[in-house]
Amino acid sequence: MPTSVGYQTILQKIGGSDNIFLTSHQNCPDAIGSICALIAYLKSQNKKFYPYLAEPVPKLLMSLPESSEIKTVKPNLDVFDLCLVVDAGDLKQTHLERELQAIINNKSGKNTVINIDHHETNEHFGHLNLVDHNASSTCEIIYLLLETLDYPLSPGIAEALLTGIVGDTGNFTNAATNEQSLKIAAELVWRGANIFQIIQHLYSTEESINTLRLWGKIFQRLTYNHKYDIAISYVLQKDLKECSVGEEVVEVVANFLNYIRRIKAGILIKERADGTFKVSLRSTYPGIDVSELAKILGGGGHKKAAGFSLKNLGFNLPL
Ligand SMILES: [Mn+2]
Repeated sequence: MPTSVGYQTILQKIGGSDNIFLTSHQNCPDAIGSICALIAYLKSQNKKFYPYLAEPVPKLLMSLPESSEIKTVKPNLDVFDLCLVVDAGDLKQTHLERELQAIINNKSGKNTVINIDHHETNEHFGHLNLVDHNASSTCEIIYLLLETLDYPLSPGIAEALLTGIVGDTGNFTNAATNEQSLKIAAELVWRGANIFQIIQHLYSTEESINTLRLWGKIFQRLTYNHKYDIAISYVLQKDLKECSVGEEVVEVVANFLNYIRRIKAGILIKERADGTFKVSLRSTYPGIDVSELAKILGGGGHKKAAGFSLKNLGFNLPL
């Protein structure tokens, strides 16, 4: 296992860079919370920066401070002297695999790739890697990074960081909830983050009746496979249309599969707009590491929460 560098190395590199590119994997609370907190930090240091995500920030995260700074237009990465990739287990997830790999292969030293993440399956792709599997979230790592600087966290940064922790701990219900994540969460609340509002934003959207109707469809379809001790359900694009909801409301549903006791794993298959499928895996069962399966199938994640993509399912869903 490659080793991670210390906080000081990362902070020195950021301090010595003038034009910084920021990116992450997808539109989840941890990814966007991490980017928003870093934007606020870089602004306070008078750095030039360009935050990029392949998809626009979803509505339920738009209230995060600095989220309006995030761009969806790919820049030329050669103009930056530092690329910070956060909460992404591998380069493929950034939708910039080719561009970032070219920078990693270029030995000129003009542009450095830093990888900050907490996924079990992280590939340590950066020139510098800060990967902490024990952290609940990338937001927790960024908190620890800023803490070493004695940096005064604004209420806005506290809100962004707590959003990531709430998201990745599933509202402090999954195995990532531990003494450290709770202590940091308490500190962030003390710094001005409103935990009630964060949970409201993440879980109770304006269209919450439609969201619950969609969840109802997904739970109605749950089937239990006795042979493998797994529960499976699925959601299709036509379900989203019928319930007038966006894809982001599906993200949290997989976490509810953890409420089924004594199963080895819960599986949720989601049809994407382009006709491909995202498969989310969850488990609370001792000794089960769902990231192992996700990795074999080209995906990644954590021991207890992982996922992978499929072009075709190879079987028909019972429509
Ligand atoms: Mn994360």
